[in-house]
Amino acid sequence: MGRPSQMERLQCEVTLDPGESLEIGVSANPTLTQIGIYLLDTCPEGSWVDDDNSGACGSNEYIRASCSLIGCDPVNYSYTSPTERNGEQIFSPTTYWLVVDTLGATEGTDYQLDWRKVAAAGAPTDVCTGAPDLETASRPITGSAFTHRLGGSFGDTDDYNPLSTEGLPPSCIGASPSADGNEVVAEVTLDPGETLELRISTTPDLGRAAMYLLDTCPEGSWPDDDGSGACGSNEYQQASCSIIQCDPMNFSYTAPTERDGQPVTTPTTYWLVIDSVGSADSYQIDWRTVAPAP
Ligand SMILES: [Ca+2]
Ligand SMILES: [Ca+2]
Ligand SMILES: [Ca+2]
Ligand SMILES: [Ca+2]
Repeated sequence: MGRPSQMERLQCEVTLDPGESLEIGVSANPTLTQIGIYLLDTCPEGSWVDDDNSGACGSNEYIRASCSLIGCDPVNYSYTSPTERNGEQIFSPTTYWLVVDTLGATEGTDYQLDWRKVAAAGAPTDVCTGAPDLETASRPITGSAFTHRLGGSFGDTDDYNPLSTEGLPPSCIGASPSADGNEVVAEVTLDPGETLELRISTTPDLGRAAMYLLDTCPEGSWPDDDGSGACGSNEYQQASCSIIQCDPMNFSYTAPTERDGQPVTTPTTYWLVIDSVGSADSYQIDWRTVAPAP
């Protein structure tokens, strides 16, 4: 079997988070057309995803439909974006170009492509329900004041916004900025007096991060520890930006040791909302927890 002809070919761009999978099924009509599927990782150069560094595209990288005299079967393809490349950990989404190629397509051949993305196990979720633990979602790092790192895209939906006129939880501030971009959520449990410290940066440089915690799920209220009835700068923060870039933003929250005049004696679960203002593609968070002062 020779190379698939380039007579008829479809190319689509797709971006995957580290560990996220793309699963697709393609069939052709008429079914005597043989389909071949592969991913490119550069464009226009057209190199392919050689994650095993074999120098060739093996069966994990290039799939062709199997055919009999009467027709070809639909072809299924699955690709998981790596979390590590050449010994370096990857925390950013990667863009690929999916090529649906054919051998023997003629004018009038059409195709049907079904696809889905499958998030990496433990990846942050679009809403708080089912959100993974922050530690499960992250990977340990060394050589930094922080102990863990987490990175990926801001999700597919805008479900939370502190700006009350937007009508989404936590609805806790009357004036902008509006965290009107998409966001993802991870759960974090803190002992009384324990502090979560983190630093978030975004891609592209003009993407603006916004950060806050929820203390109920799915209701989406926020921890109003000072009882002000609004989320102040200690409870809701946005990165500061110039016209050329947004700075990485530090965020810190200490779980209270006292609530409504009573000592807090058990850990409290929060949902960390990794939100964005306007459009931002992806984020990276470095974080650690600091035990209560003795
Ligand atoms: Ca290979
Ligand atoms: Ca979301
Ligand atoms: Ca949002
Ligand atoms: Ca407040």
